[in-house]
Amino acid sequence: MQTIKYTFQPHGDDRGQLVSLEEFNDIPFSIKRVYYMYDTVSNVIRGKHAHKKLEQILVCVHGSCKIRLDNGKEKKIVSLEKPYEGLYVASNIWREMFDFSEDAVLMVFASDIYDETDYIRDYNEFLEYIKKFEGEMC
Ligand code: T46
Repeated sequence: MQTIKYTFQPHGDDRGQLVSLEEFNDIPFSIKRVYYMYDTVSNVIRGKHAHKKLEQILVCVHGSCKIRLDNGKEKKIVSLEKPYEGLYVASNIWREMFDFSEDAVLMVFASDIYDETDYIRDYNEFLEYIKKFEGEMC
Protein backbone atom coordinates (compact mmCIF):
# COMPACT_ATOMS: atom_id res chain seq x y z
CA MET A 1 0.00 0.00 0.00
CA GLN A 2 1.35 3.40 -0.96
CA THR A 3 1.23 5.97 1.83
CA ILE A 4 1.63 9.67 1.13
CA LYS A 5 3.46 11.67 3.78
CA TYR A 6 3.93 15.35 3.09
CA THR A 7 6.82 17.37 4.45
CA PHE A 8 5.62 20.94 4.80
CA GLN A 9 7.96 23.89 4.57
CA PRO A 10 8.69 25.44 7.99
CA HIS A 11 9.40 29.15 7.86
CA GLY A 12 12.01 29.37 10.56
CA ASP A 13 13.91 32.36 11.83
CA ASP A 14 15.54 33.33 15.10
CA ARG A 15 12.08 33.61 16.72
CA GLY A 16 11.11 30.00 15.99
CA GLN A 17 9.11 28.06 13.39
CA LEU A 18 5.89 28.67 11.48
CA VAL A 19 4.13 26.28 9.10
CA SER A 20 1.43 27.55 6.75
CA LEU A 21 -0.98 25.17 4.99
CA GLU A 22 -3.00 26.37 2.02
CA GLU A 23 -5.67 24.37 0.24
CA PHE A 24 -4.51 23.01 -3.13
CA ASN A 25 -0.95 24.25 -2.52
CA ASP A 26 -0.03 22.21 0.56
CA ILE A 27 -3.27 20.28 1.14
CA PRO A 28 -4.47 18.46 -2.00
CA PHE A 29 -8.18 19.30 -1.52
CA SER A 30 -10.47 22.10 -0.43
CA ILE A 31 -10.38 22.29 3.40
CA LYS A 32 -13.96 22.22 4.73
CA ARG A 33 -13.16 21.36 8.35
CA VAL A 34 -10.30 21.30 10.83
CA TYR A 35 -10.47 19.38 14.10
CA TYR A 36 -7.91 18.21 16.63
CA MET A 37 -7.63 15.81 19.51
CA TYR A 38 -5.58 16.23 22.68
CA ASP A 39 -5.45 14.82 26.23
CA THR A 40 -5.74 11.40 24.63
CA VAL A 41 -5.77 8.72 27.30
CA SER A 42 -2.68 6.50 27.16
CA ASN A 43 -3.08 3.11 25.45
CA VAL A 44 -6.33 4.17 23.82
CA ILE A 45 -7.01 3.37 20.16
CA ARG A 46 -9.06 5.99 18.32
CA GLY A 47 -10.52 5.84 14.84
CA LYS A 48 -11.41 2.20 14.00
CA HIS A 49 -13.44 3.24 11.00
CA ALA A 50 -13.21 4.13 7.31
CA HIS A 51 -14.80 6.89 5.28
CA LYS A 52 -16.71 6.40 2.04
CA LYS A 53 -15.75 9.77 0.55
CA LEU A 54 -13.78 11.88 3.04
CA GLU A 55 -10.11 12.71 2.40
CA GLN A 56 -7.93 13.96 5.25
CA ILE A 57 -4.43 15.09 6.17
CA LEU A 58 -3.29 14.24 9.70
CA VAL A 59 -0.63 16.38 11.38
CA CYS A 60 0.66 15.66 14.88
CA VAL A 61 1.39 19.30 15.69
CA HIS A 62 2.72 18.40 19.15
CA GLY A 63 4.02 15.13 20.58
CA SER A 64 3.67 11.92 18.60
CA CYS A 65 1.28 9.14 17.66
CA LYS A 66 0.99 6.24 15.23
CA ILE A 67 -1.57 5.60 12.52
CA ARG A 68 -2.49 2.14 11.27
CA LEU A 69 -3.82 2.20 7.71
CA ASP A 70 -5.61 -0.79 6.22
CA ASN A 71 -6.98 -1.04 2.68
CA GLY A 72 -8.54 -4.46 3.30
CA LYS A 73 -5.54 -6.24 1.79
CA GLU A 74 -2.54 -4.63 3.43
CA LYS A 75 -1.88 -2.84 6.70
CA LYS A 76 0.76 -0.21 7.31
CA ILE A 77 1.81 1.75 10.41
CA VAL A 78 2.99 5.32 10.01
CA SER A 79 4.53 7.37 12.84
CA LEU A 80 3.71 11.05 13.10
CA GLU A 81 6.19 12.91 15.26
CA LYS A 82 7.06 16.13 13.48
CA PRO A 83 4.80 19.21 13.35
CA TYR A 84 5.78 19.74 9.71
CA GLU A 85 4.72 16.28 8.49
CA GLY A 86 1.27 15.40 7.21
CA LEU A 87 -0.17 11.98 6.42
CA TYR A 88 -2.73 11.80 3.61
CA VAL A 89 -5.57 9.39 4.37
CA ALA A 90 -7.82 8.67 1.42
CA SER A 91 -11.39 7.40 1.47
CA ASN A 92 -11.97 3.63 1.79
CA ILE A 93 -9.07 3.18 4.21
CA TRP A 94 -9.62 1.74 7.68
CA ARG A 95 -7.63 3.88 10.16
CA GLU A 96 -6.63 3.49 13.79
CA MET A 97 -4.68 6.07 15.79
CA PHE A 98 -2.72 4.78 18.76
CA ASP A 99 0.44 5.12 20.84
CA PHE A 100 -0.29 8.78 21.59
CA SER A 101 2.34 10.54 23.66
CA GLU A 102 0.93 12.31 26.71
CA ASP A 103 1.41 15.72 25.05
CA ALA A 104 0.10 14.70 21.59
CA VAL A 105 -2.11 17.07 19.64
CA LEU A 106 -3.33 15.48 16.43
CA MET A 107 -4.79 18.01 14.00
CA VAL A 108 -6.84 16.89 11.01
CA PHE A 109 -7.65 18.78 7.81
CA ALA A 110 -10.76 17.32 6.19
CA SER A 111 -12.26 17.65 2.73
CA ASP A 112 -15.82 17.85 4.06
CA ILE A 113 -17.95 18.77 7.03
CA TYR A 114 -18.83 16.17 9.66
CA ASP A 115 -21.24 13.58 8.32
CA GLU A 116 -21.89 10.39 10.30
CA THR A 117 -23.37 8.70 7.19
CA ASP A 118 -19.90 8.80 5.57
CA TYR A 119 -18.45 6.55 8.32
CA ILE A 120 -18.12 2.77 8.17
CA ARG A 121 -17.57 1.75 11.78
CA ASP A 122 -17.82 -2.03 11.41
CA TYR A 123 -14.73 -3.79 10.02
CA ASN A 124 -16.62 -6.60 8.23
CA GLU A 125 -18.91 -4.01 6.67
CA PHE A 126 -15.79 -2.15 5.50
CA LEU A 127 -14.43 -5.30 3.82
CA GLU A 128 -17.78 -5.86 2.10
CA TYR A 129 -17.98 -2.20 1.06
CA ILE A 130 -14.56 -2.10 -0.60
CA LYS A 131 -15.18 -5.43 -2.34
CA LYS A 132 -18.38 -3.97 -3.81
CA PHE A 133 -16.67 -0.64 -4.57
CA GLU A 134 -13.79 -2.35 -6.41
CA GLY A 135 -16.30 -4.49 -8.31
CA GLU A 136 -18.10 -1.38 -9.52
CA MET A 137 -14.80 0.23 -10.60
CA CYS A 138 -13.96 -2.72 -12.95
C1 T46 B 1 -11.06 10.27 11.49
C2 T46 B 1 -10.08 10.25 12.59
C3 T46 B 1 -8.68 10.52 12.13
C4 T46 B 1 -17.95 15.93 15.80
O1 T46 B 1 -18.97 16.34 16.35
N1 T46 B 1 -17.44 16.61 14.73
C5 T46 B 1 -16.31 16.22 14.09
O2 T46 B 1 -15.87 16.87 13.13
C6 T46 B 1 -15.66 15.02 14.54
C7 T46 B 1 -14.40 14.53 13.84
C8 T46 B 1 -16.18 14.34 15.60
N2 T46 B 1 -17.30 14.79 16.22
C9 T46 B 1 -17.84 14.09 17.39
C10 T46 B 1 -18.39 12.71 17.10
C11 T46 B 1 -18.08 11.93 18.37
O3 T46 B 1 -19.11 12.14 19.30
O4 T46 B 1 -16.74 13.88 18.29
C12 T46 B 1 -16.81 12.61 18.91
C13 T46 B 1 -15.54 11.79 18.67
O5 T46 B 1 -15.47 11.44 17.28
P1 T46 B 1 -14.88 10.05 16.78
O6 T46 B 1 -15.17 9.00 17.76
O7 T46 B 1 -15.33 9.82 15.37
O8 T46 B 1 -13.30 10.39 16.80
P2 T46 B 1 -12.07 9.51 16.31
O9 T46 B 1 -10.87 10.10 16.93
O10 T46 B 1 -12.31 8.06 16.51
O11 T46 B 1 -12.01 9.76 14.71
C14 T46 B 1 -11.74 11.05 14.19
C15 T46 B 1 -12.71 11.39 13.06
O12 T46 B 1 -14.05 11.22 13.49
C16 T46 B 1 -12.49 10.55 11.82
O13 T46 B 1 -13.16 11.14 10.73
O14 T46 B 1 -10.76 9.92 10.37
O15 T46 B 1 -10.40 11.11 13.69
